[in-house]
Amino acid sequence: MANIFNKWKEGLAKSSKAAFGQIATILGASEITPDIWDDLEALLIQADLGVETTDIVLDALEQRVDKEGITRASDLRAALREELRKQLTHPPELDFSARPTVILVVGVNGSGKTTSIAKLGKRFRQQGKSVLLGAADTFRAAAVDQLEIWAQRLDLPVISGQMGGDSAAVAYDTVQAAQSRKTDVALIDTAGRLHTRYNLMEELKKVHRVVGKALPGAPHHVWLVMDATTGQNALPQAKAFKDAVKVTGVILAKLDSSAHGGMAFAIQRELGLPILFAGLGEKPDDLQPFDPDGFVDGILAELQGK
Ligand SMILES: Nc1nc2c(ncn2[C@@H]2O[C@H](COP(=O)(O)OP(=O)(O)OP(=O)(O)O)[C@@H](O)[C@H]2O)c(=O)[nH]1
Ligand SMILES: [Mg+2]
Repeated sequence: MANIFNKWKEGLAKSSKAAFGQIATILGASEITPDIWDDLEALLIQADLGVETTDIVLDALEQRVDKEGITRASDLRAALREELRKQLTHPPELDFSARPTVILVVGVNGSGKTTSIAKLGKRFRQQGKSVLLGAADTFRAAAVDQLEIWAQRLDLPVISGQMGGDSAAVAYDTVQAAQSRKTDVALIDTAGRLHTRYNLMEELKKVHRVVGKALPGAPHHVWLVMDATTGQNALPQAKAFKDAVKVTGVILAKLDSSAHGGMAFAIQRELGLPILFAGLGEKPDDLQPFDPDGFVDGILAELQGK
């Protein structure tokens, strides 16, 4: 466990040093002054918590200051940790009862889909599941190669299509192959697309439909990969994907590159989607199931150090 908590701490070092680090400085003051509330508000918003979550957390803190008679700024730290933690939920247990369980992975360009699929493939296989990858990103040159290289490195089978070919057909073939090979989990990669591009979003809907034709009930999960460095702009993007293909959960990639880890709060509150996994680095083992305690301790690491 210690090792996993360290991963969160290391992965969130940028966030904890940026906005959350400044919070540590503010809460190092001796007295709670009205300025503290303004500063806290600005910093939480800057950390990408979103206005709603920021208001909820600050209201709860102010109430606690009244009720519990907290007068020292330093005593606010523990209360802040608790209130932030309350805003996050553990990811639900993933349902793998269907065989194959088909997982469609979607998102905007460069968010981390292909890398996350490789990491998930490794994780699921380590759990004793058989895995098949589907390289249904036929749009970008080298996309199929990228997944094939990962597959080779991790020794995972992959179904690929032709560059420029029909992405839905590759998705269909992947599901069929997973059925005939009695594979436990099929992970289907899709091309990155901007949520505002009508044709590309229609194509994604088609991939979703075709997967359902190959196997009724599939895809069983649709995971949206979000880039944690994108900030609040990622929210309208995510809403568009959610509307188009019934997203069931989020993979928050590149948390390690982001100074705005607060995105996790906004995603849960404003999208109502669970965060299933978080990307804490580029190596295969750097994708971790989302852990609210590890996350909150990670972003507040500077606070605890003081
Ligand atoms: N530091 C860090 N880098 C990541 C993480 N996840 C992905 N990346 C990097 O982000 C870049 C883009 O990742 P891809 O997996 O190719 O993203 P994609 O969504 O498949 O991209 P497109 O297929 O072009 O839409 C690569 O350089 C990855 O190594 C992460 O959790 N942390
Ligand atoms: Mg990709």
